[in-house]
Amino acid sequence: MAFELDGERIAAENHGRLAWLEEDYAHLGRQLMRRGVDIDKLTERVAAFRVSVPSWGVGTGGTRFARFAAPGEPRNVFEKIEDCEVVFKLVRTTPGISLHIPWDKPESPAELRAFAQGRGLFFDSMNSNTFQDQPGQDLSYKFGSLSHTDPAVRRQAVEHNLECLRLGVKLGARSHTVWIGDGGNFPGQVHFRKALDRYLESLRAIYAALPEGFRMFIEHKLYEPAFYSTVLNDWGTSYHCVRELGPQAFSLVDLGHHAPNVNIEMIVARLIQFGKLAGFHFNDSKYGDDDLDAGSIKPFQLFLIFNELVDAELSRVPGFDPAYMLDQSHNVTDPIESLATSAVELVRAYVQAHLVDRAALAAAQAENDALLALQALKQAFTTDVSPILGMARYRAGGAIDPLATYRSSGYRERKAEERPAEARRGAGIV
Ligand code: LRH
Ligand code: MN
Repeated sequence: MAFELDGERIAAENHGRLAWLEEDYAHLGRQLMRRGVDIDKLTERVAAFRVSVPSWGVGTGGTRFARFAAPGEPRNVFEKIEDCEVVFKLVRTTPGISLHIPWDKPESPAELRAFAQGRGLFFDSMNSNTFQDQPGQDLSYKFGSLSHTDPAVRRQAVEHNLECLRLGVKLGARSHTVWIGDGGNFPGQVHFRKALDRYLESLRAIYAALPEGFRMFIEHKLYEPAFYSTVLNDWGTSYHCVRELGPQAFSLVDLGHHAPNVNIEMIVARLIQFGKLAGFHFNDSKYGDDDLDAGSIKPFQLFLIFNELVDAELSRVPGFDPAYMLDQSHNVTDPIESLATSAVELVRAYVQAHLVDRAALAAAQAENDALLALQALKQAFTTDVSPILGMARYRAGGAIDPLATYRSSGYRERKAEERPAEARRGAGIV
């Protein structure tokens, strides 16, 4: 019988922490009451927050230089789901899992779906993969996929996406995410306009097969693996494409896919205003697409992004329904710990954004009182909302202290015994 992190373990760890949590929660409640904020209403709102975890994030990530495998890593999609379940048990906000195909391709979709459902989990977005060549693949993606100059390669890439769509329907997924690495490493290598035309033509073929109610997300990225030009390099090009495709197509924002210092919160506001925000691949970065833990490098930027999202939520922007997903690579931490703490940091930014005094902010903006406007945001960002986060987890049956609870469970050590390091099928190293 596979070892599981059970409710007793969580309850036992919570028992010693509840009194202090209640004390801190009551104190914060009094502080927020002075600001006209009902802490319990906010904690209820938090209980509805959801962010999906990437199946490829529960294995240890690596770089082109090295990957340092950790004992007890998942060896197949079922063990990945076991680890996703642990994250969900700890933080209670992550019932959704994004899958990557073919890394997670199941023998039996029905068996995989039942395995997840049996654990209170569901599949969120399906991610296709035409940035690697699979064993036995006819045509290579070395020089691109959906934008390749050879129509046969484009057809192969489109067919892979159609296969993903069919699998997504069987697994009960809700959306299909397309990221391609297509581009060039040298000036002149790629004809910019023709490559985009070929890409859009391929997307149309995928879009035409979208099931009813299914959403298609396209993900732009400045560079890597191409190091001079990337076909879908920025949000503007992405917006053009999703508008061309139709009402079921949206632009996905991966925070690490922008040049340093780009104003991502403004891109988010634009895509909200244009009704084309798909959602996010949350992570953080200092230099490139570092895929570090969300909120670990630029927590203020994460807050400013949620400030735009909460502003849209409160002003009931029509069609506003972003999909929140993590997309990280855990090279030096236990992936379960990183995903759990990253999910907590997203909820923190969301709660802080709900503490912005929007009337004061709007008045300051109307008066062009720049400092008062910034103060309205800073007051919210500098509020320690940890008691609300802890209480929301506790009331949802999760861990008041996810990290301490996970470490005291010995889960990873037990998995190291259960999962002897062997060839990992479909692990998907990023
Ligand atoms: C590309 C990306 C994309 C995934 C991959 C795992 O950098 O962000 O979302 O397919 O990482
Ligand atoms: Mn991504």
